[in-house]
Amino acid sequence: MPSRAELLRELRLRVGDAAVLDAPPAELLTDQRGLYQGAVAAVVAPQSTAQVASLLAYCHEQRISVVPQGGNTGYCGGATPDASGSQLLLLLSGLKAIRAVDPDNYSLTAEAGCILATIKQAAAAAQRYFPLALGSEGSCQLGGNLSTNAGGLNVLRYGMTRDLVLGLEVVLADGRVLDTLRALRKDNTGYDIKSLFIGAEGTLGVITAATLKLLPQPLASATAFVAIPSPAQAVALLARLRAVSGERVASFELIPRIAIELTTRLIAGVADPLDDSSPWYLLVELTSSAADEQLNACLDQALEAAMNAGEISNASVAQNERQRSDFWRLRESIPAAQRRAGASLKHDVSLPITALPRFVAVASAWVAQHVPEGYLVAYGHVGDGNLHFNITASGAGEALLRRQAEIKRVIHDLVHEMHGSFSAEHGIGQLKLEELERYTDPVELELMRTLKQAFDPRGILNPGKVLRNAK
Ligand code: FAD
Ligand code: 2HG
Ligand code: ZN
Repeated sequence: MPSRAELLRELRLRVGDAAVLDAPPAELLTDQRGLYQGAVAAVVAPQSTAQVASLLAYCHEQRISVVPQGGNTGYCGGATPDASGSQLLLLLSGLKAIRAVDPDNYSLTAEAGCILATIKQAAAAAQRYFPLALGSEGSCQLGGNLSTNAGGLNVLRYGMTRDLVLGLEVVLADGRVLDTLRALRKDNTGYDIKSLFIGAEGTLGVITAATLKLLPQPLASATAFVAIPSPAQAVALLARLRAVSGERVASFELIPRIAIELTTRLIAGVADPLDDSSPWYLLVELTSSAADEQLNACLDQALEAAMNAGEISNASVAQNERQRSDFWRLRESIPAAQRRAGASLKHDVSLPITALPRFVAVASAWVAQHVPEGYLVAYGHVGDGNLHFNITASGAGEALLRRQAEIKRVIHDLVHEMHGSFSAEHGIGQLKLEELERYTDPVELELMRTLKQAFDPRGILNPGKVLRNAK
């Protein structure tokens, strides 16, 4: 390891004085949930792929660990350096060009530091649609989305981030640049290497740009806020909606009563969409890229049939864009409301949708009986079988947080027994290392370690994230 003065001199030589931050703002050294606090040897904000390559070549030679950071909105501490003060924090925010938009090829190439909302706007300016939709889209970056394989609010229709990628540009641990920025939908030329970097959380390479798939813009939509007695009816309603509208079901979100209470109390401008109370709700959206499609009629038909079958107790169909955005505002405010309500334990789980009602019943009963320190706020992307099975502290929080390991173990063991995942969309970071070791097939884990060794033999790329540091 070079002295700090030597390190700073070398970094400045490679990226220029302005791109080396002497005194990093505190928020870069902690994660958005405030779970981890890191320290750094230096912070760099390169402006180009060539600069990233030059930095990594140097770090590789000097065996300096590098922690990539995008918008720092991740849930698992993946972008937070360790406490040693020896790591380099690599900010990607300077790589923010939209390099190309090809509307006729339905593709767009953007650099890793582009904010997700900016990419969506660039696609819309070309009358195209980039579907990835997250509550954090105003601050998360493309490189972070790719590195976490983010999910979000319309995976049901468009898939995870991985499904939206045609090519990547990646700087490898030793500074070589891998260029697979091919705007091709068909390209069976050997192993799909680019796919390995998606969801790798910066442990296999630093993503500097991506070529993304674009889609036709949705021109018609129908949105409803629906009251249901229990999650079992969510499964039934999804089947009904798919029967009448096929792939047009874009979003299918489960919301518990407590989330209505928290958002209406703690977030300005959120109102309860229905006039009577129900234990559970769904926010359902159909979309179509054919402007004249009668989606409201489709939605009404499914809701009426569900009402007649006793599956739903009430529903409000948005009559205009204002009402639609009010429904979405409520849903997207749940994480912020939960944060304002106090400390919480988060479990980002997924199961086959048919198993979700049983999971919710068993796990909720366990929480009610065994966790008097908190209350359940379970919501999420039920159409994908993904629930944020979160528990918020009733009091100051310490008592609940002290029981974190024990509670997590019970919930994740149950998910595992039911053939589900303990991390549906938020990744592993430094938060879920133990879970990965406990629940992952040993052969799969061994292959992960083999890949890490092959891509990063000196272990400089985001060490201690996803996989524990090799002894
Ligand atoms: P960061 O947090 O900066 O980094 C995440 C990981 O990627 C880290 O390991 C980091 O080292 C690595 N990384 C970042 N950039 C690069 C790069 N260029 N190359 C290599 N590695 C890199 N997530 C969902 O999946 N679905 C949701 O619905 C959702 N909703 C959210 C709502 C809110 C209000 C918030 C705060 C977060 C939400 N998230 C959601 C989580 C988060 O926004 C996503 O995980 C997002 O993809 C992270 O992007 P980022 O740029 O903030 O990445
Ligand atoms: C969401 O779906 C995000 O809103 C955040 O994935 C989930 O805060 C959470 O637990
Ligand atoms: Zn989510």
